[in-house]
Amino acid sequence: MRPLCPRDNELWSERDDGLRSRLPTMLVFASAAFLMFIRALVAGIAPFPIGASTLDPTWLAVFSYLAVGHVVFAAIFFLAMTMERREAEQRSFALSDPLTSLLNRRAFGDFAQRMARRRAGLREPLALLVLDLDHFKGVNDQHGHDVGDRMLKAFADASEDSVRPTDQLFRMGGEEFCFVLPSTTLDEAIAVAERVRRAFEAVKVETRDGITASTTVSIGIAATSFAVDIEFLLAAADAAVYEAKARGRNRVVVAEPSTLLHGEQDAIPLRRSA
Ligand code: GH3
Ligand code: MG
Ligand code: MG
Repeated sequence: MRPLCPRDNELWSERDDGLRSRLPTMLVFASAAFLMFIRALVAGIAPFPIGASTLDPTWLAVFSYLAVGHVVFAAIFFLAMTMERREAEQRSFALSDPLTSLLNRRAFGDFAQRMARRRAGLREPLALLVLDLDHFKGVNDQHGHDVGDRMLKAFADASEDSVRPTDQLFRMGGEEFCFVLPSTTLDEAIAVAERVRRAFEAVKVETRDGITASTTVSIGIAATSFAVDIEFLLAAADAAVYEAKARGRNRVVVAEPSTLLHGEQDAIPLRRSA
């Protein structure tokens, strides 16, 4: 695990992590380096107090104040970075699922709220997939909970390889997942869902007896071009998963438009049978 306290060259190498205290910390070090550089340049006309032929108390005082000031500010900002990093890690632990490393149900709630604010009044396509592994209880019963866990992890990995970088993957609980596909039309969402379904169909998890276990996934899709609340999309895609189960599992089903009509007056989603 990465240490909480910044070290080595990570002040620069990890500059993309979004810590607010990183920039002031870098500025303190840059300022110290700049002052040392200026000192070296003007050494001829203003000799360095320590080790020079004459010890100038004014220069010594100025130099000492600057040095102490830099050390104090560096310590304060390092401490701020450490605390900020700890907060970020705690936030990330609270929002991610430890088994699959996907985002969890709580993260979905936060995401839905942010999405609702961003999409208010916007007419941009949005698709949501609800995915439920098929006969997963049977996998546990037949091969053990450990194989079930590895199956969940394998599903998450196969899914991450099959979606686009902009898609958001959540483990909602147990063997149920939800993928949010921003700026995605229904046809594109069907293509993504089919990719995930086929990729997982090919996954084989080794068991202790040397045989392999595999199962499939049922997927429900709800897509819209209107400012429909994401919770309505979730409910619609959920209903589509039940339909997929009823039709024999291992398939992709698109939500009925009527299931989306509770949200907005004019929220008529795109529709197509898969
Ligand atoms: P269906 O095809 O109708 O979805 O059937 P199913 O067996 O997949 O669904 P069901 O809801 O009956 O069973 C879900 C199982 O998922 C039961 C539960 O023990 C298992 N499960 C939930 N969370 C975990 C987990 O974190 N690890 C493992 N190994 N199993 C889990
Ligand atoms: Mg389930
Ligand atoms: Mg299931």
